[in-house]
Amino acid sequence: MNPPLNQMLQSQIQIEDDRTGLSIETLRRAIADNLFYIQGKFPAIATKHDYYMALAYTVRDRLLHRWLNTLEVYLKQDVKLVCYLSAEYLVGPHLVNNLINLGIYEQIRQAVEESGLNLQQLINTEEEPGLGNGGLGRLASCYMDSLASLEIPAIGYGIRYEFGIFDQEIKDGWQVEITDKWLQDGNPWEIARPEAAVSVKFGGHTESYLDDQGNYRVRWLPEYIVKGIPYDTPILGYKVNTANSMRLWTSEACESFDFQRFNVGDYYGAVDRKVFSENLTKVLYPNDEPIKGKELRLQQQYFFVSCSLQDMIRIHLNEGNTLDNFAEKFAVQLNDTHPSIGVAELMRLLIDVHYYPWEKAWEITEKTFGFTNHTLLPEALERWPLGLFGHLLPRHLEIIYEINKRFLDQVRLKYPGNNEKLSSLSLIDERGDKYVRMAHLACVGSHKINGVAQLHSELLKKTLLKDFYELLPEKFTNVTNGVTPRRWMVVSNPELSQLISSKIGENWIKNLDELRKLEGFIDDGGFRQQWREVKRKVKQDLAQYIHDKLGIIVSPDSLFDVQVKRLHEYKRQHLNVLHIITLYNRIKQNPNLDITPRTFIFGGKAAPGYHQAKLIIKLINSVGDIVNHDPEIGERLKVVFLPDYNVTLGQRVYPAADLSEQISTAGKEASGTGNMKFSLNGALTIGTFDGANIEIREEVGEENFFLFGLKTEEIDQLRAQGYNPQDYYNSNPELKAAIDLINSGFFSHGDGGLFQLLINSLLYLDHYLLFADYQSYLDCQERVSQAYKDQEHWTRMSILNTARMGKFSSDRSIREYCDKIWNTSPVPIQMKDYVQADG
Ligand code: GL7
Repeated sequence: MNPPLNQMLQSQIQIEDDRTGLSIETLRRAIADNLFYIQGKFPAIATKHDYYMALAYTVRDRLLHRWLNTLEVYLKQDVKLVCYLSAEYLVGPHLVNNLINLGIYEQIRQAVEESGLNLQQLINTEEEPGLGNGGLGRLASCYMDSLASLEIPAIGYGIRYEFGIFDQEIKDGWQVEITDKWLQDGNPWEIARPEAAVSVKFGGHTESYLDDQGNYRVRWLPEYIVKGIPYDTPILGYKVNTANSMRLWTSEACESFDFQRFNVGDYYGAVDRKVFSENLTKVLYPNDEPIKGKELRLQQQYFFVSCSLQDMIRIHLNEGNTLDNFAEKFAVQLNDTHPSIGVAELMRLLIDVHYYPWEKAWEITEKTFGFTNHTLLPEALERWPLGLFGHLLPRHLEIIYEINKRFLDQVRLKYPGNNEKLSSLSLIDERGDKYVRMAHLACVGSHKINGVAQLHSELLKKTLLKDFYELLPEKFTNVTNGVTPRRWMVVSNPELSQLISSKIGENWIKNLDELRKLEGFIDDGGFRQQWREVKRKVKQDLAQYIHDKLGIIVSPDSLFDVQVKRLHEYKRQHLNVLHIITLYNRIKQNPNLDITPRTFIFGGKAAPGYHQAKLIIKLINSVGDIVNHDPEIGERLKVVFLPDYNVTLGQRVYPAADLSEQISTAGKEASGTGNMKFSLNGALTIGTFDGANIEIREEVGEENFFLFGLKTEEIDQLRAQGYNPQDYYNSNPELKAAIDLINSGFFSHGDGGLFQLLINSLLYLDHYLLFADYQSYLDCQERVSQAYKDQEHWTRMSILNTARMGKFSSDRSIREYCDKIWNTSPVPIQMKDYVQADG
């Protein structure tokens, strides 16, 4: 037996100042030490990046102490672990977040300054890990922060993509994709654990045999095997000792050379095999791309899920358990269908490897998994062509057939003779070409299924998963998304955080409901003044950034009207553009028009293969080019497209917004989480009755929210009547003028064809009902403009938005997951020789 960690550390290593100490002098020395001994540099030749690394290692040392203590407690107490399975984590920069959560920002700032450096510059040097597409991946990272902050034992399992989401450049108004080489300069936050590597099989065939006791068994003889190496990153909670792990898997060839091939002289064949294996975790797939035929994507999914489940089983057995109580010790959450192959994989491991009978294995599996759905868009539902699936995972296909057979027996009992139901519920889609339906596998194999906002969870039950709901209503629940106030307020908006803390203390950071106390200051004119000054200051910073990056001058006194999110037709950035063009037309017709000056700020990436989305980016930039340079418009309208929108840029943008654009077609945005970040930072929302907008409005009060547009039932009715966008175009002169102006080539150097695909899709289909919502949106924007003129009243509304955002802390979401789905509770970490974070 190894001695306990603390004892070992105390007797063998001196946990001395330079690794754990928090005094400014110690920190300064530690940075110099790391620069010398880790980077191998001395000040005269050190780059900014060297200093960043030295600082990052200094911070990591202080994390490690907590991290290893946490792991030891988990091990000793054999705690129940939440295992979050997610193909994406949009982590964002670690350094500043860790400084905040450790509570040492100020000490480090001084230590860095005493070393003759600037902390903000070093923070800006960090390349953010962009291992996700958007909301879904960012949610996973917010949840990791909350799990640690609430002291819930957890591991976040995922994929260590060598190339994350592409970097976006804008050339001549068009998006250009650049490879994201985030690991190029090294990653100080992760530790490789090659000793915990596992093997993953692919392809080949299965065969049955009888074991010594005469039991029927199946073995899988794969075509090839890939090795998974885990890389661990500590995720520290806010001012607690808990540091959980994010464990990301990288694929490697089993041997660096395939010796058999090598021996017969096929050197290049052997190298091919190695390259093939390592390709598996090379690149993150952008979403909104047709998935069909992307075999590598299924390989990625199976790879990380198999690695993770094998890892859990190893941990569990190492603690002296049998797998009988696996579900009591592991709550495994499927973040969308991407990891849903886990249902079949756990069955395989239990049956083929650990020899459990089917019924027992199924009981364990169903109790272990929970499934979160994140979208109602039918095109985003994962289905794998049967042939491809069976070729890659022959044993899993057999298991899925068996799960399906037993499941459909249940369906037959409930609906005798109803073939319709059988076909709609089946795990296999047999209506044309055959597919494996991953959402159905996830539903059948999980004990709970949840949507991510109230409306979304209701619509799931009425539409996408209607038949499942009728059959298994007790499985369904809702957990409305949330965001972490640490990153989205304390890290990104220090000025506002300090103002708030000066009034109500710091407890709101851990208990966001306490923001309600701000309501007590609403009548304090001095406080409202300070509130405005903070907003002005962060707007000024963003204006500076815009000027530095794009050379566009924008006024911090204008209304900052912001839409940042992935580009998608359902998110309707082009509806926003129609508003801009309409204002432009109004000023051109009436040059003295007195309007509220606005700066329209956009940001977001389009999937590389999504042509319409890329065309919307081009349209925004083209309209900006004309509007920004028209002397008659002057300061009244500015349009800015911020390239390469990511977490880092989000941290700049949310605090500076006055108005948050949440204008998706009702029923299409499952929840949204940007909407929460804006409101938390005191922006007002103009939004549709969609996703979490509805709950935000409920919380902040309808008088503090700008609602417009058709509701889901109205949309259903309109479609049922036969929606004709032409009717709106022909009867609304301002809408017609805006569309005609685009079509005339006015924004495209006379090239009337440039935006034709986009415009035609509106004129003849308008699948997302921009035309139907146009007038309502314009009227609502007019109310916004009027409201903004009364700055005192606007400030009150802004304060109330922040004050009433308590519900949207990811801490609340995680507590709900713990109660409704995971059945887990906190395990505080005591550290005998813990040096208080507060110094
Ligand atoms: C999403 C939803 O579109 C978004 O509304 C939601 O907030 C997010 C997190 O639940 O999940 N689903 C999805 O596939 N992506 C999302 O952002 C990429």
